[in-house]
Amino acid sequence: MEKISETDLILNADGSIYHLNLLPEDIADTVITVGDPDRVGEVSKHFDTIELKKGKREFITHTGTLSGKRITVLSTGIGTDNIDIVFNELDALVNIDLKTRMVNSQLRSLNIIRIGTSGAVQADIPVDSLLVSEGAFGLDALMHYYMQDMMDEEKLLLTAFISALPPYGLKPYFAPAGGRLLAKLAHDLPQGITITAPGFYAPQGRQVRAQSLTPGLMESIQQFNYAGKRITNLEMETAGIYGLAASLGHQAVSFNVILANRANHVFSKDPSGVMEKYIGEILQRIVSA
Ligand code: R1P
Repeated sequence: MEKISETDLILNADGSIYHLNLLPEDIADTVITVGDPDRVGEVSKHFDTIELKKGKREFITHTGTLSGKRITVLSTGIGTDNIDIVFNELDALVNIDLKTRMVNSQLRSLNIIRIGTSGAVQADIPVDSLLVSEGAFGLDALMHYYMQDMMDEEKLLLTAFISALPPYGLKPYFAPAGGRLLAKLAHDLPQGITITAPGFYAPQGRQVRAQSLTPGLMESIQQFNYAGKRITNLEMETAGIYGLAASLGHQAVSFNVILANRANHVFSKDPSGVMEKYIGEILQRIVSA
């Protein structure tokens, strides 16, 4: 195997990884990702101990323990461009010897749990509810740059979605949740297929002032149905998280706190209170798994 070059994997002067600013010993095998850097403290305030707080740009990390389990919580900021950075650097921290720049012979698999906000697209999914992504269609481009292994049934699902979309030139990909982690943490929760969008406004069917070139995108998402599977919600990271986690051999599950219902045009009256409640519940699931 070849040594990874200094420009392919950039380290800071103290040996930490370039954007995350972390050393291998700084992260636990269980990693919670959140979009909002302020949400990192909202998670770690539940910990019994906090051993580390580090950050750079939008990537804030706290590591500590809860009920004896070591957990890292890390903010990704918004979007799958940041997921590319976070997942490659998390993987390098556990699977590359940063001194020799060689891939370790024994690979480690992380359990990665997204706690994010999201908008439901179906009228029957209540605002302030919790929904787990069983898989995600990416309307962003991240996984067009990486090799993905797909099961036959996933290929069929993706083909059905592509043919259901109006001809706007979009090139979706599909990635499933980490099955073992989903079964452990969330088998009893409502599940659905998530759309990961490359933006918040027109890419999620919103019309404010800039003229959208994709009218009808929302309707085709809402009406999609393949073998009883429907699209439940929109957000901006899950497909990239699932795709890269699978490519790198990690398990990932995305929890969506539903703050908006796009079908009913309803938004949560208490977004921070609802997030607070689900952070507590998800942490309990993680420590009792
Ligand atoms: C958009 O407001 C952001 O909120 C959602 C989307 O995925 C996007 O990142 O998640 P977070 O609340 O985790 O950031």
